[in-house]
Amino acid sequence: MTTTDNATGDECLIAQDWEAYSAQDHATWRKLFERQSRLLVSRACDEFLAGLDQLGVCADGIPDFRQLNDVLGRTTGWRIVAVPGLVSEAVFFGHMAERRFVATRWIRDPTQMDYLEEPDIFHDVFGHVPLLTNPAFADYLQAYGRGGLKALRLGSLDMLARLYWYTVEFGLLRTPDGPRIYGAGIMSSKGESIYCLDDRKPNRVAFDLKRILRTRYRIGDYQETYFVIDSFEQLMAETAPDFAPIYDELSGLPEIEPGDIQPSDTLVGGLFDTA
Ligand code: HBI
Ligand code: FE
Repeated sequence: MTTTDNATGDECLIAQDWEAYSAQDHATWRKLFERQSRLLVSRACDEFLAGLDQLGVCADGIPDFRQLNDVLGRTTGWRIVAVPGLVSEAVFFGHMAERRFVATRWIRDPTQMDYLEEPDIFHDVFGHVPLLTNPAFADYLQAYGRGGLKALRLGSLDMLARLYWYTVEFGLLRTPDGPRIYGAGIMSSKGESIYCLDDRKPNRVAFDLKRILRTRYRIGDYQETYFVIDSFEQLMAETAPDFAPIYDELSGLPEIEPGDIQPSDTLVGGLFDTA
């Protein structure tokens, strides 16, 4: 079993060095936080908003991982570790498998408020960290990390990465009041927080594991298809089985294009459908 005690796992870690952030860095965080938290109050799932509140990830500046880790340690046992930027899959999943969330410490330039090639601290901490306070989601993410290490060994990471993409990054949650956002890639994006719920263009499809593992995705634009779960417990339950036979079964089937609807799809309405 690959452990995260190997050199590469620890070599990548750096101190957040919270004291080194500039006044401009904190001002950029404040601007992003105030804009998103206003927008998300009616769009994010309750579990995200509760996590944001519990962590005290507040508007006044870039959060200190030491304070966040104190709260996380007392709730689900997750811990944030700082890295300089994108790390290898093995390091990424290795930490995740041990309830350590890898977060970048740098924040975007004020001229890049709306789109980033790589995750910055606003995407990682505002987008991903609040849901780590939710026990079911916290369990799912650790299980995903373990699955990632196994997929690496089986050479099936391209399929498993789609599950991360369509849940952890761009997932929607069904609620009695219509779909709500839980994916971090949406949560940290002003445009996509509106588009994913309001626009009639994207497909919204009920969660279907094998369908997701076959569905390609494009980086750098809004999603053509969003997958909608009924609960975080469903996510955990549906991904509990051993994936090895599933990888074998699917490897012989054609991939599905991001915008294509399948005959087996169950479509879910957007916000406009619940008026
Ligand atoms: N590294 N720092 C960092 N952040 C990520 O989100 C990340 C990564 N390395 C690999 C990776 N993501 C992908 O493999 C996952 O999205 C599946
Ligand atoms: Fe992310």
